[in-house]
Amino acid sequence: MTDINRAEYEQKGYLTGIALVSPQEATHIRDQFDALEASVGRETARIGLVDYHCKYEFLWNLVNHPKVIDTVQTLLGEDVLLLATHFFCKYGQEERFVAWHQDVTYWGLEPPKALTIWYAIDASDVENGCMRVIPGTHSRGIREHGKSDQAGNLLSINQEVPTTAEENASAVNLVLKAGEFSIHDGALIHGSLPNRSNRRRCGLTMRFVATSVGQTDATRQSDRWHPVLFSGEDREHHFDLQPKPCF
Ligand SMILES: O=C(O)CCC(=O)C(=O)O
Repeated sequence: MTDINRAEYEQKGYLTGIALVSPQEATHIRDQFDALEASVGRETARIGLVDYHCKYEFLWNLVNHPKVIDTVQTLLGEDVLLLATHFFCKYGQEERFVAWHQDVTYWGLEPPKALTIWYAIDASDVENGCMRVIPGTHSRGIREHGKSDQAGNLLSINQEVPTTAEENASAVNLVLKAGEFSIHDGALIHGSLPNRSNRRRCGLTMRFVATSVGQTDATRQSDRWHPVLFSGEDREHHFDLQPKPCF
C-alpha cells in the first residue's frame, strides 16, 4: 500500500524526504557510483552521465525498486515509460548552479506532462546546493524561458525562467539524506544554488511519463529520448522503446 500522498503532490507539485533504501544500502549505492565516477572522471560525472541505468545493474535495480514503482504508478497510473536517467553532480566550492526552470519546456512532450524522482546519492543540504522548488508553480502554466546571465548554469542551453520576488521568497530547500528521494512535476519551477561545501552533492534523476504522452515533431526527429517500458503496457506507441537491459 502506497504512502505517497497524491493530493499533496498535485497541490504543491512536489513531495520530498521519502526514504527509499536503508543507510547501509545507500552507502553501497554511493560506493558503486564512486567507482563509476572514478572510471569516467568528474567532468563527465557532473552532468554527462545519461541513461546509465542501461549499463549498470545497480542503477537498473534502483530505478526498479518496488517503492519507485509504487510511487510512479500512484502518480502516473499503471502504464509508464522511463524516459531517461541523468546524474547531477556538483563538486565542492564550484560556482556551478542550476537556474530556475521547468523541465517540460524543453523536453518536447505532448502533452507536456512528466515527473522526476530525484534520488540522493549523497546527503543533499543547503550548504552543498540541494534542489530548490517554488511550490505551486506547476499549476501556473508554462513560461517562456530566457537565458541565464550568470556563468556556471549546468542546464544544457543555459535556460532560465523568470520568477517574481514573491515566488523566490517562497522557495523551499529539498534537504535529503543519502538514500532518500524527492519527486517533482515537470512543470514545477526548480533549480539549485552552488555547492559551498567541501562535499560532493550528487543526485540521480529518473524521468517518467505515462504512455499516453507523445513527442513533438522536433523531438521525434532529434531522437532525443531512448525510453524503456517501466510498467504496464504501451498501447500508444509514441516512442521507439529500448529493450530492457539484461544483466
Ligand atoms: O540536481 C539539480 O540541482 C537540478 C536537477 C534538475 O534540474 C532536474 O531534476 O530537473
